Amino acid sequence: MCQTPLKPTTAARAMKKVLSTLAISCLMATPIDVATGAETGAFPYIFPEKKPNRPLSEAMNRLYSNYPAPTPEANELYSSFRFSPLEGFDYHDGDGTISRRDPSKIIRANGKYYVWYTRRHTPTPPRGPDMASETIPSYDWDLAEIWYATSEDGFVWHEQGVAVPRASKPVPGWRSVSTPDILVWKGKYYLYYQAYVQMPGLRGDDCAVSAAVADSPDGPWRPTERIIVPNGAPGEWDQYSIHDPYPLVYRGKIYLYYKASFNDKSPRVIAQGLAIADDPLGPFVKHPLNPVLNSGHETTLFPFREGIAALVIRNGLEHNTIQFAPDGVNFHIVAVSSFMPVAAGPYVPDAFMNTRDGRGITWGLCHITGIGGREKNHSILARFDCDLSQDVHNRWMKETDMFWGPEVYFSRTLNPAARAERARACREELKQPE
Ligand code: AAL
Repeated sequence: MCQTPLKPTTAARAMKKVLSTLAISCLMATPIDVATGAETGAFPYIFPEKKPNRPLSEAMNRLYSNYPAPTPEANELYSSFRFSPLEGFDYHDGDGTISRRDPSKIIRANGKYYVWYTRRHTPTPPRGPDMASETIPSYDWDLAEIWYATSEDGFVWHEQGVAVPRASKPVPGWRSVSTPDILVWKGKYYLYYQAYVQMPGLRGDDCAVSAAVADSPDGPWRPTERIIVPNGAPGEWDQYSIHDPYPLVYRGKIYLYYKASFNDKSPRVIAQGLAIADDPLGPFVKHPLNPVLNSGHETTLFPFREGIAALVIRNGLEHNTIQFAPDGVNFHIVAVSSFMPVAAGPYVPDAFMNTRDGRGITWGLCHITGIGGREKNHSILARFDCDLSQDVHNRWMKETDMFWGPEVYFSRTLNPAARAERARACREELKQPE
């Protein structure tokens, strides 16, 4: 008689796993110093989830002391990122006359997702400050308007048209309006944006922030026609630029994060500050500890647990990090990531809920710039996905072992002069005795 082997039940399999783990731990039981109670001997093979009571190297100590959890898989504020092209945007065959960039955070309203962004449609691509004119843009965000689009799945977008056009001279924003972000407050919608009264690049990328108000995300938008977040006084870090305004509702107030570029070019320093207001149209009071982030070009923040989390993406010693401030002000690094979305505008469901238990983010839009080389220079919007959420657990988003193809590496090759110089240095070195 032939017997079918019994299939182990799930419970039996789980029990087997527990027993084998126990066996391994017993076999590898860590010796304890009876006097101090501290573990001695080699670091255990089974990775301790909690900080072990034993002497630790600085690196291992950091793992347990500086991060919310000691492994990427368990760290809710670690994520890798995936990118997808969007459907629905026309770029005029990529000739550089149409550009879309710097998406706002995404909100949900009227059964759809909404995003606002910088849209430039000019007779030529940007030609730099020396060649720019009334119609020729200096930079990609010069002579631009704020447009918006809606989507039902975050991949296919329907462009709806202009939200805030350029103002008429001399109203702030007459030269360009760019880099918008959205606030919903007491039933009204507020768009904040960079309002240029001179061409970007004339001295530097100088501007302050203006705002427009609407009763619906579809507008009509009523521009305030004035500066809402002003530049700092002469000599202050943000005297020339208030970029990337990014409002959240936190602790009952409007916390508007922004970025400024300072120290001229010796070297240029980029950092982020915070301005707080009780009313969306101000006054915004700049935080006395500004800058509150020492790195990071565009602003990407969201409520997380009791505090605020930030993606610190490019520029500065702490680029490619994810940071957390339990009070919205004092940020520390909670994860190091790579290949992060540039100018990320995440979907932040609880951005305006004044929550003390922020749930996090899983997707958003970002931009890819410098497409088309000098001749056709423009930017496109793209989608990113991640797992920086308390509610989602995607193991494949927690990977840290990533590989890129040669096209990625060699897209950052040396320019011919640098290559020649490096080659010469090698040849020279070989002439020296070994
Ligand atoms: C960005 C943003 C701001 C800058 C420029 C356009 O991506 O930081 O908007 O002014 O570059």
